Order: sequence, then structure tokens, then C-alpha cells
Amino acid sequence: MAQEVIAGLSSRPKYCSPKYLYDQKGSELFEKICELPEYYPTRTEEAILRQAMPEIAELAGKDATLVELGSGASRKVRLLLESLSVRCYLGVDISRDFLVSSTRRLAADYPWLEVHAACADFTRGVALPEGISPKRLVTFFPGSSIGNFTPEAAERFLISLRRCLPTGSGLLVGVDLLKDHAILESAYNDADGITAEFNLNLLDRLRKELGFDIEREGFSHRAFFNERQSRIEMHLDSRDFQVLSLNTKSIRFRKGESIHTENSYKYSIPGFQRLAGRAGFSSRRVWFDDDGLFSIHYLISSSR
Ligand code: AVJ
Repeated sequence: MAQEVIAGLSSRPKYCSPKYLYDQKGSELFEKICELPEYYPTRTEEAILRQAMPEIAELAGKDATLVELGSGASRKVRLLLESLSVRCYLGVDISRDFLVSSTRRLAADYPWLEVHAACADFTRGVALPEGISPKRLVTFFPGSSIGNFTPEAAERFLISLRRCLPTGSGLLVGVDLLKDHAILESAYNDADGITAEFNLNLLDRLRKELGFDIEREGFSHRAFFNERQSRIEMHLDSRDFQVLSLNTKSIRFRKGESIHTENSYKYSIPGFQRLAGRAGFSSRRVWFDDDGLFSIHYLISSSR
């Protein structure tokens, strides 16, 4: 983490991978974001899932193994576990304690289910742990987390995922849709400032875990829609000129210079289908809400 963060802060423009937003506090703040009135993705995805469940169950078939990427609080997956006849579940998340407590809860609530947890950074690639039977596999990648990747990286990620799945495996992926910019921007600039907290929490983490002399008071949250790139960008803007030090390293900030902490790409339905197609996944079915806010795709991995 230290190496990656220092490399990002030493480049121009400065950036930090969004995966570092998810320490225990960050994961908790993200759960709060999901309940905000402005943050439509979570509740919209959940409503679409509920409606689509009979069709999803049919596509997934019986006795499937369900792998969830970025499982977090493992809330949405309960819908799947209750409606599909899943035999085995694997939750994958970078936030260790959070992962352990949420998969423990799943195991307690569903005694018939075989539950596995893998604390892993899946952005580095995916491999199934031993003991996971690869027959009838469905991967669940909810929340439009795929939007954190650039389209090129999303394509590479899907290719690496496809390579470790048996041909014909299902991928159920939530994808946030392009829409009115005001709706998008308010989802990342909520009135209660929870998203700002979530973003600024990264600085606390750098101070506590890596020993940076960095204070959240020196920065402010900024999020906006970049139309040309079709993405929400989240930044931490330096309020003033400042120099941060870590051991022998020093990192200078101009006033207003930012750390780019997250991208959240927004797609059209055909745009995402084309991307998945280039990675060797063919579209079986896509569901979306009446307002066209969010989409869920059921894709099948092909053999090439
Ligand atoms: C978890 C990556 C899907 O991009 O909307 C929410 C993270 N960042 N508010 C998103 C997030 C700020 C979220 N993802």
C-alpha cells in the first residue's frame, strides 16, 4: 500500500486508487452512502434485482456456486441466496474485518450454505481458491464497482475473469447508466456530507497507517461529472500550498492541486454490452428501472 500510494502522490496529476477508500471506517461510510436519498444506485439496483429474480434463477440454474466480488456488507446477495438454489458462496473483498463479519453473518443465517471468504484485491486479477467447485459458476459483481475501472481496464479485468471461469459461466454485473448530470453530481455531493467524509477518510488512513503528516483540514472534497470521459471524478483538493512528509519523502501541493481519488464511469446499455463483448462475454439479458438510472446485465463467458 505504501509503495502504491507514494507512487500515485508523486505523479502528475496526483492520484490514489479508490480501493484504499475501504478501510473499516470507509466501508462503514460507504454503507451510509448507500442509504442517502441522493445516492440512487444501491436502492435502484436492489429493486431491479428483486423484479428480475425469477429470470435470474432460471438463467443461473440449480446448485450454482456464487462468487461475489467486492462483497462489502453482503446485503444484496441475500436476495440471490434466498431465491436461487445456491450451494456454495465465496465473498471476495479487500476490507478484511468487514468481510469476515459479513460472511460470518451469512453462514449463521443460512446454515445450508457453504460459505467461503477471500480477502483479496481482485483488481490484481482473479483466481478461484481450491475447494471451490467450478461447475455452474455465477459471479456477482454488484453496485457498478466495475465503473471504478477505466473502460480499458474493465475490459482487461473481464478478460482475466473469463480466463478463470469455465465456459458458459454467468456474470451478473450492475452497471450505472449515463443520465442527467445534475442527478449524477448530487449523488456524489450529498447534503449531509457523507460522501465528503468517505473521501476525506482516506487522509486519516494515510496518517494512521502510513505515518503521513497529513490532516483532513488541509483538503476539501470535490466531485463532478467529466462529460468527455463519461465519468464522475472524485478529488481531494489542497486548500493551500503545503508540503507533506513521510520519512525522507516530501510531497508538495500547490493551492487547489488535487489527489484524484476515484473515477466512476457511466455507460449506456449498448456501450457496456460492446465492452463485455470485446472481453468475450455475451449478453443474455439486461434489466433496468423505468427511469433508466441503473442496469443489471446477465452475461455468459464464451470459450475464446
Ligand atoms: C462502489 C465504486 C460503485 O462509484 O458510486 C460512492 C463508490 N464513491 N460514492 C460509486 C462511491 C462515492 C461507488 N462504487
